[in-house]
Amino acid sequence: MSSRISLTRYLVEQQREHGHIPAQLRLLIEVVARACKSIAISVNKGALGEVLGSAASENVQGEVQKKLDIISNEVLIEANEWGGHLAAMASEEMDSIHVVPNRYPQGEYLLLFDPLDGSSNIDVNVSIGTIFSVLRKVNNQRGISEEDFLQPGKQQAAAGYCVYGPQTTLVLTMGTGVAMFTLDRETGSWVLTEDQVRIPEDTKEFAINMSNMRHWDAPVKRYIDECLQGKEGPRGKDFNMRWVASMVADVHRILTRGGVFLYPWDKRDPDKPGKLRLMYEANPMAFLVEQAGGLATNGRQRIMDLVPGKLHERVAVVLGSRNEVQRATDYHLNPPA
Ligand code: AHM
Ligand code: MG
Repeated sequence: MSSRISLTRYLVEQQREHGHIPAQLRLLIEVVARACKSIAISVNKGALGEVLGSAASENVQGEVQKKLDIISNEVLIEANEWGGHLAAMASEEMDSIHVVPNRYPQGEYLLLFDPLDGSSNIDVNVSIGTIFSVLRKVNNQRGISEEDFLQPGKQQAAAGYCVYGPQTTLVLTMGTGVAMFTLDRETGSWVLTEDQVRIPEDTKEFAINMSNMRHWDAPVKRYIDECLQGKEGPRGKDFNMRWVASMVADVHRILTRGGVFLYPWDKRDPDKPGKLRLMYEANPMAFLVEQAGGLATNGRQRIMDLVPGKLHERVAVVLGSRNEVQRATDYHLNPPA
C-alpha cells in the first residue's frame, strides 16, 4: 500500500512541516524504535526464548529484576550508545547514569527509559512495554553527570512508549501532538495508524489499584467513592474500572478511548511520594497525555513542572481525561473544611 506512512517518512515530514526537529533527534527516535522492535521479538518468544522468570539480581529500588528487564535494558543501551546522538542514558534498571563511552562521538541528547514496564505481567502474558523520555544536554561546558538529567518534564524534547500487546504499538510525541505507529511484522516497519490523538475530556472509566484503598489519603478516597456511587451518587453516572498493572497498557487505553489513571501517594510507606518513577514513567506519560489534550498532576501540581531532586525519584500520579484529573486535583487542593 503506497499510502502507508512509515515512521521514517513521518519524521521527515514533521521536520519539513515544523522545521525544528534536528537530525540527531530523528536518529534517536528511529534507534529507540528499532530497539523496541528487538525487545518485541524477545517478548514474543517468551518461554521458547528462555526469557521468562527472574534474574538473580535487584535494581536500585530493591525490586527483583526479571530476565526481560535486564535484556531490554541491554538492548536499549547497545542500540543507542554508538550513533552520536546521545551524551548519556539513565534507566530505571541502572543505579547510575551510563555515559556514552569515549570511543564514540557524544551527541546533544539525554535518553531516559523504563526498559520493561509492567514487569509483574511478563510471565503471565499480559501487555507490557518500554517507556522513554528525551532531554537536551543543556550544559555544554563540562562532562556529564546525574545533575544534567535533573530537568523538569516540561523540558522534554520527545517522549513515548511501545506497548507489547496483541499488537505492538509505538506512541510518540515531539511536542506537536501524539502519533501512534503499529508494527507490521511482515515488513518489519512501523506504520502510522493514528495521528493527532485526542483524549476525550470526560470519561466513565477509572484505573486504580483498589487493594490499596485502606491506605489512601482523604481526597483520593472521596474521588473514588463518588465514582463507585454511580448514578445514585453525586456524579450522577455509572463508572467502570480497569487496572492492568502495566502503566503502558493503562495509559494506552486512556489515549485510545479516555479514562483517568491514579497511582496516588498512600500511607503504606509515608516517606515515599508514590510508587511510579518521575523521570522514567510519570514525565514521559504526562507529556503524551498533555499533548493529547489531557492533564497530568501529582494531585496538587502539574507533573511536568516538578523539578527532580534525584534520578530515581518517585511521584504520585493522576492523569488522563482533563475534567476528571481536574476534579481529583481540586479535591486535593480544596478539601472540605
Ligand atoms: P515496573 O516498572 O517495575 O513494572 O513497575 C511499575 C508498574 C506500573 O506499570 C503499574 O502501573 C504499577 O507498577 C502497578 O503497580 P501495582 O502492582 O502496585 O498495582
Ligand atoms: Mg515501570
